[in-house]
Amino acid sequence: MSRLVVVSNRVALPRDRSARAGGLAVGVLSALKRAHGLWLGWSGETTETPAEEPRLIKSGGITYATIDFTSAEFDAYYNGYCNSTLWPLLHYRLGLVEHSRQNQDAYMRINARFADHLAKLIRPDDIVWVHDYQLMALPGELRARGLKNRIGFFLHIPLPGPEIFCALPAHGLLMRSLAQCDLVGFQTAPDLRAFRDYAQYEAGGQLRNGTIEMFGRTLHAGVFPIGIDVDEMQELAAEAEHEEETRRLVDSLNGRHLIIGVDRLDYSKGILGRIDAVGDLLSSHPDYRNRITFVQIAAPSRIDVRRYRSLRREIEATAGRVNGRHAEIDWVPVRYLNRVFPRRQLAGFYRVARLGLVTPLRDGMNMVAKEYVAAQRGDDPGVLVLSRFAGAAREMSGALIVNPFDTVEVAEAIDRGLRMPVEERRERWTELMAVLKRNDLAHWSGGFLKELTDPHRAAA
Ligand code: ADQ
Repeated sequence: MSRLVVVSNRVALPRDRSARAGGLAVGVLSALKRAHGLWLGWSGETTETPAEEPRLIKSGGITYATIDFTSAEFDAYYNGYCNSTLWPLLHYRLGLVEHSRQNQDAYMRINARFADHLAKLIRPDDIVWVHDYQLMALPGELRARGLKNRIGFFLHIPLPGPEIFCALPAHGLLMRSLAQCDLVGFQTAPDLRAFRDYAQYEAGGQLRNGTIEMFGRTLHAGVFPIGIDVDEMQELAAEAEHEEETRRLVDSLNGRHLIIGVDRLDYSKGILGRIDAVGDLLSSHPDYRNRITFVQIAAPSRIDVRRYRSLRREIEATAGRVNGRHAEIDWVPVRYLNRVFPRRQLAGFYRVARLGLVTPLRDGMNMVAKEYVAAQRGDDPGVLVLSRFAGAAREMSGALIVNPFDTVEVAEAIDRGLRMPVEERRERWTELMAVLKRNDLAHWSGGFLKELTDPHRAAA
């Protein structure tokens, strides 16, 4: 069996695999274990004198290879190009894009450095799986170093159509690089369509027999919606339900309905509109006063990026405004917690929440929507209110699907969810669980790797 080599911006090292490690880490780890693989990525450390060679750690059959950045590199590549240019652009937020040639150059340099390191570690029959928007230039850099290996790339976040993507000065460079892959994977059909549109209408390429021809290459592209480890989440939630933190939360509710939102603190997640929707609900349905509690948990994220700092202040102000308007002497409608919780505690919180509110303005997939559903009790499940702009909405039609830009519509969906009879909740939950189990995490990584290693699908 060929060795699997995973490359991602961050590596989840065994020693600091926090209680938070989920999604990607869990998904690729099981595949890496099976294939005695190698995982290359940034260590999470900055130093003024990065080592010449990656640091190698072997554990549980996997080799971890980590590299460091200087703080200036981290700032230009990660805070700058990745998170102030690519992230807003790929989430359809042209107005938030900040661009500089300096940051673009830093991105290309860091991608080239990843390629230098990988070229030294790679064996001829290794399969390479590159992850996400931080490393879009890597496949091209690897081919430029003569690598003939199978290369797959998976984009965890959305890809907008060429009308938006071409606002990026380096759009051609990045797409030329992706064209060097054998397989490019996306979360949803619209992302794949955007890629095909780019090939056809921007690169002058062609779609033929399920392949994409562009920039002189023929490659495959497909949709591989990422899932969760459903059994793990169900077990965690069932156990955590009876543990202290969950009991404290339930006791504090005093019989009120719990509505929960859990996100990284990010403008793509629609947290501001969500808090406003709760305010709208209390204005339009005053009978909910003192009968609901909305807990919004937002993990600090990208705190060195200006836009993220200002969003944090805006969320505080919005929660304060809604509470100031609707709170009573013995009740506040919105509890806002700006911190990370262990996965186990989150699972318990999901379990006791009568409604999960997942309203991103744009999201590649959104794991929280899936975690919330998996954490429910089958006999008395809660209701998921889900944005149509989350990739998850494509699979999770059993949720109440909303337009997050319309806070009145979101408020009405909350009302409907809270009033929903248990029979309908069970029916929707059963339908949702069938999808989650079918498209779980193992199905995602297995499906991608199966297609990447398919002997009939070598790119040319
Ligand atoms: P993210 O944008 O990080 O991921 P998401 O899919 O929601 O978004 O995953 C967040 C993860 O972090 C979840 O597992 C959640 O439980 C956890 N989390 C969030 N807040 C937390 C908190 N306060 N404490 C502890 N844990 C917390 C990107 C894309 C998504 C895509 C994933 C995977 O933006 O669209 O679903 O990658 O491909």
